[in-house]
Amino acid sequence: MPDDSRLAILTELEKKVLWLAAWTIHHANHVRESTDGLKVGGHQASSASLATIMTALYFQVLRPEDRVAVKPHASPIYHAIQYLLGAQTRDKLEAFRGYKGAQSYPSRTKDADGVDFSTGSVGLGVAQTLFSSLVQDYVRAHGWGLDRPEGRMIALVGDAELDEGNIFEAILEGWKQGLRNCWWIIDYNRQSLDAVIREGLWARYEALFRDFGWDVVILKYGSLLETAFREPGGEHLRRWIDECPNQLYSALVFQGGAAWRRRLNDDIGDQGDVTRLIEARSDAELARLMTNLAGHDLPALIEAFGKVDHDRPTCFICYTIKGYGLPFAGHKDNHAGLMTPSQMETLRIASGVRPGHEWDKFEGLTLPADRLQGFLDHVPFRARARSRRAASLPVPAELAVSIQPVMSTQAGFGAILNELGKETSPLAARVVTASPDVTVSTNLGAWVNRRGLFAREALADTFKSERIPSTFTWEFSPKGQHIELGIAEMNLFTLLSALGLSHAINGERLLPIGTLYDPFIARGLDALNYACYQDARFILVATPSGISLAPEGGAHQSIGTPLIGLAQDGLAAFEPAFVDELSVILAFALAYIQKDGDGDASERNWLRDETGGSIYLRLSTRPIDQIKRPMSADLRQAIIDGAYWLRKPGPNCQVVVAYTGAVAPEAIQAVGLMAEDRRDVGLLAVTSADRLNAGWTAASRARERGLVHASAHIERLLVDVPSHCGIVSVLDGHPATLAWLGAVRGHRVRPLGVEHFGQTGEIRDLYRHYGIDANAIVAAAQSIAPGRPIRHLRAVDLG
Ligand SMILES: Cc1ncc(C[n+]2csc(CCOP(=O)(O)OP(=O)(O)O)c2C)c(N)n1
Ligand SMILES: [Mg+2]
Repeated sequence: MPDDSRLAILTELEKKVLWLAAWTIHHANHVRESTDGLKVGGHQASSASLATIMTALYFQVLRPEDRVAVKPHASPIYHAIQYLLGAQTRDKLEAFRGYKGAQSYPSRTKDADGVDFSTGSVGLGVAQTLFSSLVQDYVRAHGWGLDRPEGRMIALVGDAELDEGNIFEAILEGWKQGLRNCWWIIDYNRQSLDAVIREGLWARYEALFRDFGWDVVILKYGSLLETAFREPGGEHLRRWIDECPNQLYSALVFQGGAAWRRRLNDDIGDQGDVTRLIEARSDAELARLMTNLAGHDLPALIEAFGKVDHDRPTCFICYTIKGYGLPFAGHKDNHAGLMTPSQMETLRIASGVRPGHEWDKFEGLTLPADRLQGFLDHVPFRARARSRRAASLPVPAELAVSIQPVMSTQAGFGAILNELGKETSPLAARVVTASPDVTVSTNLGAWVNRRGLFAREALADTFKSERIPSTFTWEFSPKGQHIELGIAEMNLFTLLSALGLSHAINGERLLPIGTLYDPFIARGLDALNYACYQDARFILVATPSGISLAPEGGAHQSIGTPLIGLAQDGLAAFEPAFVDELSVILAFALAYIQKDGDGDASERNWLRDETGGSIYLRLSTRPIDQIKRPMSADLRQAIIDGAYWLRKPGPNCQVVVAYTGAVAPEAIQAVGLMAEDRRDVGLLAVTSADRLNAGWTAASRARERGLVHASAHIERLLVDVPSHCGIVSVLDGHPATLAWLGAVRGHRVRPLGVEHFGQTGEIRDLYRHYGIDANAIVAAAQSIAPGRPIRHLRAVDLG
């Protein structure tokens, strides 16, 4: 426990934190001029709920190696604390929720004050702390970063956040993986956004957490109430509060002292001792007593946090009041409530802040400024390395693989990882794979056979020890390099996010590769989006994809994922057709995920390749004829930039076929079928619609800014294609993925692809059914580039 003088300082700081957070929001709404008429907003009530807990943590409990995910709406409290610690500027606070100001929700990438995990989509930051603990264990088990102390991964959790299913998926996975060093501190204010929440949730949470091996600490009453409970009649009072419904309690908090007195007297006021207990207090004292929950009691919190002397995962259920210390405390509608100027004025006076001194750090506090500053200068958490750095590992230009004459990109991926698995290079040592129960079916088996599964405790493969023949060795050890997850895809993305931030969090670089079925990206999409938002670095390999998975089932077909690849910020998407392309792309990916240069685009492709990002590879299980060819530097570069001519169009070209991925054989065949009737047909292999598109829009913007010579890769590829020429684009995915190609130089486009799904069948049947076979390509070419009838065109059967 801190001594009395420390406690006195912490109490002053708590008051200051609450004031600064309230003022920050008020300033954004009432002082700063808003020009577009939109309400700036902010969450005063939700912030206030955590003011005491965060004061206790940041100024006393946290150690430099700890990492915290802060509940999104507590952002103003976080920024206020960082401001007091000298890590946040007044300018940014004044611009809260404004352009380049302190962010509405704590953001690793957009805030400048050392946010550990971005939050905002509730539930995701919470789960991320759990996976970060696992990643810390992974890193240390491999012998890295042992010169640094272990940190605790801490989440400040809104009670309604626990409605999010991803939290429960994470708890289950954490239990399986032997979770340690993880604290979840639940802000149990019994309010969500809309209203007051269900009764008795704490008991459900308690049982649930205990079932999964967590310690649970319930922090309900503060020291004032605990003292009162020991007075004569106190037990009565305790029973009354214990039985008080959430709604009534909240309503009384809002109404204040006189209402408390009335209600208590009505309910238990005729019982001697307890009447005296109530009557001995003024209205203000009674209100203070009745709202003295442990989540607003600094000594109680500090003691509870300080008591933890083990590494078991621990859940603290802290009773709090939403809006504590503010006029709308407890009101069920207070979520987005803003204090009125006159309410703010009252708070200003109560906080002893003079007009014009609202931002002064120690204004209105009673202790001398140098003592307070001296305290802040020595807060342990301040000493931390905010974001660590880790060196990049060298990557060759291509990865070794022996290419079979007929092969799928998924098989190619497995073969490349198999080769990598044989290596003793530092690169191979830092690769960590993960899959949600589809390790074998996404072709990671050979890699896992070589590198083993990760667990802190070794676990032998009984099938192996019993000498039962099996293709896959399933041996767990602390040196293993594959993390096997349960099926929940959300967990895969959250784990990839945690693995992909290891360089910043643990100072140890990992090269994460996650595999899953392409359609199930949608299941974890929000977690994927957040992983990208916080600049985690990983490679996502999705197979099977599209309708090319054919008999695997109509329900598993994915149509929209190429558009996700195109649209998702921070994620460069590739869809190669051939394994030699894949080898080049994977090598690029392993380097790309390690880049952290500035944001300038390269003038060659107008992409921000030096900034880096994550990678999505959409692969297929469809075996196709591979092309035997030497890999030149130019071809390698074009594959990375997003497209190359598999057959260059001649000067009299009437039609170009642009294809992506597994439909390459159909595109090649169609070009052959057309050869006699259309001259100089071109065949464009698009390896990344995403990067082609990004380069084109970036180069267009650059030209509009006056860089007249800016030109993108796709613009250069299409420069000699006559303007009357039509483009037929085709992929096993949504046709819009390539439809934009026509806008680059004004060519007409007939985009083919898949818009409906669900039909089972063989690839031949399905490609015909959905109109992406060679015949459909030829028919589209005929319609878009009229000329004499194309002789090989058979009637297109869309049956
Ligand atoms: C995934 C997601 N859905 C919905 C929201 C909108 N939302 C923001 S806060 C909130 C409720 C918050 O309640 P709680 O977690 O208890 O925090 P409190 O406001 O009580 O502090 C909701 C629904 C969101 N941010 N993220
Ligand atoms: Mg709540």
